[in-house]
Amino acid sequence: MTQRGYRAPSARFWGEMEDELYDEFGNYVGPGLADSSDEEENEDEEEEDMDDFGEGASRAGHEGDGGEGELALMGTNGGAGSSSIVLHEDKKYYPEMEEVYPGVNTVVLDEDAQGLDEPIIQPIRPKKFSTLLAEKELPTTRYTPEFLTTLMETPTLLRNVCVMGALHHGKTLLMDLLIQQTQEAPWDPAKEVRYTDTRKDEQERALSIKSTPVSLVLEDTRGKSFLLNLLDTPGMANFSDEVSAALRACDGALLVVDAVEGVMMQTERLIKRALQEQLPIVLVLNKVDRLILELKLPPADAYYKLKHTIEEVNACIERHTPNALVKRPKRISPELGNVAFASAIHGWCFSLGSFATLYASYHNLTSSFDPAEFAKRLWGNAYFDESTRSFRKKPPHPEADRSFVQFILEPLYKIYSHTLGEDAPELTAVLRELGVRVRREDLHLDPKPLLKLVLSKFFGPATGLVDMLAKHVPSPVAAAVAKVELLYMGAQDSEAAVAMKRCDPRGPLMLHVVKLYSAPDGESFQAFGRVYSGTVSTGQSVRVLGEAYTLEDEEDMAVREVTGLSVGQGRYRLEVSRARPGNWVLLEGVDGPINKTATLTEARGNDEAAIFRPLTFDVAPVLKLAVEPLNPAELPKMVEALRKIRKSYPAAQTKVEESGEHVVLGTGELYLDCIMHDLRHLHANLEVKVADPVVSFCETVRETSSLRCFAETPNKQNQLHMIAEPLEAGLARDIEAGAVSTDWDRRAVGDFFHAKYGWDLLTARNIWAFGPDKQGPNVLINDTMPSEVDQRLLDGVKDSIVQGFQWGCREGPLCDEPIRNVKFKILDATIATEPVHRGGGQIIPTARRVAYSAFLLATPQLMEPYFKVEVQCPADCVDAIHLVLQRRRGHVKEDRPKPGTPFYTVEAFLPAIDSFGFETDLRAYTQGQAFCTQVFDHWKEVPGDPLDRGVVLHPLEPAPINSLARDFMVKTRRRKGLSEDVMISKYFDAELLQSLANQQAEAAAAEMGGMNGGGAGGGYY
Ligand SMILES: Nc1nc2c(ncn2[C@@H]2O[C@H](COP(=O)(O)OP(=O)(O)OP(=O)(O)O)[C@@H](O)[C@H]2O)c(=O)[nH]1
Ligand SMILES: [Mg+2]
Repeated sequence: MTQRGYRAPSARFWGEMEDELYDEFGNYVGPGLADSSDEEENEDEEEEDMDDFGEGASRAGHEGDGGEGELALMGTNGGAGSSSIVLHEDKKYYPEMEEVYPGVNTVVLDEDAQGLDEPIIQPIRPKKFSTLLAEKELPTTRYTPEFLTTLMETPTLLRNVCVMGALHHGKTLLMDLLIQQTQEAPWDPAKEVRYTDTRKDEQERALSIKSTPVSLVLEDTRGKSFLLNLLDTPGMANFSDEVSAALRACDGALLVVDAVEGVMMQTERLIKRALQEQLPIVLVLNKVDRLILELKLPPADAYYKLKHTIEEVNACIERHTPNALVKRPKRISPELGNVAFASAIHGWCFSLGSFATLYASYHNLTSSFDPAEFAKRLWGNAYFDESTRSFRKKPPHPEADRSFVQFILEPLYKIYSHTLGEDAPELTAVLRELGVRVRREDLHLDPKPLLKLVLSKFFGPATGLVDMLAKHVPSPVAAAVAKVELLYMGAQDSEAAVAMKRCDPRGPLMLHVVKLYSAPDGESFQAFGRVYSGTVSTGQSVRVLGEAYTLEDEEDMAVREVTGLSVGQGRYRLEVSRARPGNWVLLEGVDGPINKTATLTEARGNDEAAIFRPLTFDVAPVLKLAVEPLNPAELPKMVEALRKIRKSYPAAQTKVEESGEHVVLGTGELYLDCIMHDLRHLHANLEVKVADPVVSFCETVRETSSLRCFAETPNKQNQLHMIAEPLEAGLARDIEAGAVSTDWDRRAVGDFFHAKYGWDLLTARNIWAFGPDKQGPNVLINDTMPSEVDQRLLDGVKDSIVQGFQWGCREGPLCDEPIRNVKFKILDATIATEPVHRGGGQIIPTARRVAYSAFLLATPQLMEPYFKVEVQCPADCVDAIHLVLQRRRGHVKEDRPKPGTPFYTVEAFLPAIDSFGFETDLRAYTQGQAFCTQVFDHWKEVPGDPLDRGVVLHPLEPAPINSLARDFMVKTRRRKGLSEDVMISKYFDAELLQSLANQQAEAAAAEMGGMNGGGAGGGYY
């Protein structure tokens, strides 16, 4: 039908255009021949059809009937076109479809592309993976949104807090307790709402996966309102990356600890992390009800258990305070006001201060009673002497209870026992005495909701928690200087830095995006960030500076318009038109160029702005999963979804191996499971094939290179000599943790290495680079003698050598895995004097080759990641745990009873590659009584020699322990599509091969002569 506008030209036209009807090959290219009678018939039919398309379309169709229409088509050069010369290729033989049928699209479908049962146009299926924005009606809060936005403009009344804690210690329910207080409608006491677990899979698994921001207006004990920006983070060790991102945006950390389980491995890691970010920590001892109902501890013992847990936290803080330079963190203790007690499940939370106020109002005490003074005497060795009606440090009589037990725990125990143990009429009397009003029908509720109802009414809103945050977490204004000094990479005296330190809303816009939240449809992302200076508003254009942006290299920069601004409220967003310094906002429209974190600044001006430090994580993504779409045609869709996965999971990485295999790297099994869920359902609706999970490896050396290696550039004008040797223990970790940086002054770097690792100062000052990246765990040193090598020439090619070294470190020679823990020393160099002979093209590959040969002659080894495992179990399961660990090459570091509980804690190390299915195994062996946490801890050499060709590997059989290195290496190479074995000669110059052969011959001769000897590289040649 689209050709309908075209018909045989008139006879007049034939004469003029005859020559033009055939192309240079003699093919007819003229207009279609419409002279058959069939066509005429068809035309009639079509005309009928056309009527349906309306007047415009039929007119276009009829145009072809008249001569004018064709003339207009053929003469493309306009009205006078008939006499002008028109080139063959410029002629327009057919009308454009748009001219004939304006607004109509032609869809050409391959016959087999779609099944018969599939509709051509798919119905829109809304994705239901999120409860976010799914609420039909937004809840009414006890304050107006305007009040909240007013508080947003008053940074001194703001507190940005990260709620963190080990798995299932009750963070989300604690958030529920606070959120519930801000909403008008009462919540069903029998239900665990988990308001901040917004994803469906979080609800189903009863576990938080993503952090969720909530902004609440809450009152302290004196009735003063604060705007608390709280981030509920996941406690699962796999998702520690979420906590790292969250801590970036906060000024304090609210640590939630289970009163029974106490400090766990993950709690300690979180404390360490918060201290690294220099944040004050406040503590909530949650699940206090478990001491009463589960462990049934007498009140005096419950006090000791609580005290012990607080001391555990203090010991952790003490242990992980970074160094003497940082202000000593404050101890935490209830009488200082930075500890609160709670049972989130039963809806209560108090601090000593708020309890004292409650006590005063309950007993109608007069103004002469000072709750603050009373609160100070409610902890520690304080006893109330009835006879003198005063507090003493010593017990007035041997049975006397501490004030905490007497005034707090005993009444609490009584409320629990009355609520659970009494019938409705007696309970009503008790409740009346307590001043708690409960509806008659509620008295017959199940114990859990009844307890929640009674206790939440008795304790009232969690004002103690607000007091604690208001007093011990600085406001964004107070925290600004420390935060900017720690995070901002630009000059501290620049205009932007000064404005940020003052939280100046009129300064240049500086906003740190720390995380991206996927929209419920999985298509776009909202960027979550904190405003440091300036004001961001909807519709504003901003420059998005990526993690690779520097003032010298501006490539990672884009300009975007902020299309929407909102404040997170758990399940809904509160739209705002602008945000000032100190606030958290969710921005729409800017996520496109952002990969993980970003810095947003003015679109124009503020050209000197630098970026905020990219995130670092205390977990490494060492588990690998190769993914492939079931339908190969869906590869682009999968690649796009993988890009979104990288955005949504802070520590996740994806890469394409040489074999074309797409690999996702994550921190643990659950992490990868969540990624796969999102990949399959949220970000793309496709089926994905997954290979068996594997782990990343590293390559390292055990000895110093047996020969001084050298390599010549292809043009034979330059030569580099290098050796490799292992780094001192602990140095790689120090570099990765940022304890030393090549950005420092040379002297400072030298002093660090000299003081801590005993390097001689000259060598230490000649450190050129770390690799594979800026804080990578390998070192390149210029160890040439100034008397032998022209340092000026060498400096001229420094960048190229560093690039070659870093490239080499990124993909080691054994199986393309990163090199770790190796010191490369340049011993000698001959550099061409002519610049054209020493370009990057010559030097870079040569530097890499010489690094590889030095590496291969230094007894190369494979390294594998090890997990630290913490298992909590009853004492009789400990033996079973030893057994499970042993079968997986794991070993127990320590097992010890948990004070105040019937549990044992087992700490162990387990190779990550043998950790798949460990948890299931553990459950099976302990009848589900053991609970474990696994988290990446360190790299360790794999037993065996990876280059030992004598090892015979039997397919489908586990390799013996001493052949593991070879087994892992060969399998990794196969998977990556590399040749089966390392081609050593590829990295060696002929001359070097010769010296190696000589060395081997000498070693053999020495051996024959009864002497001990043998070069380290002998076996590989
Ligand atoms: N007995 C008791 N159980 C609690 C309390 N608070 C939470 N729980 C239970 O602990 C489990 C975990 O609660 P969540 O609030 O999801 O804990 P979480 O810390 O948010 O968990 P993750 O985010 O997955 O780390 C749930 O089964 C709750 O019922 C409490 O105060 N007392
Ligand atoms: Mg949670």
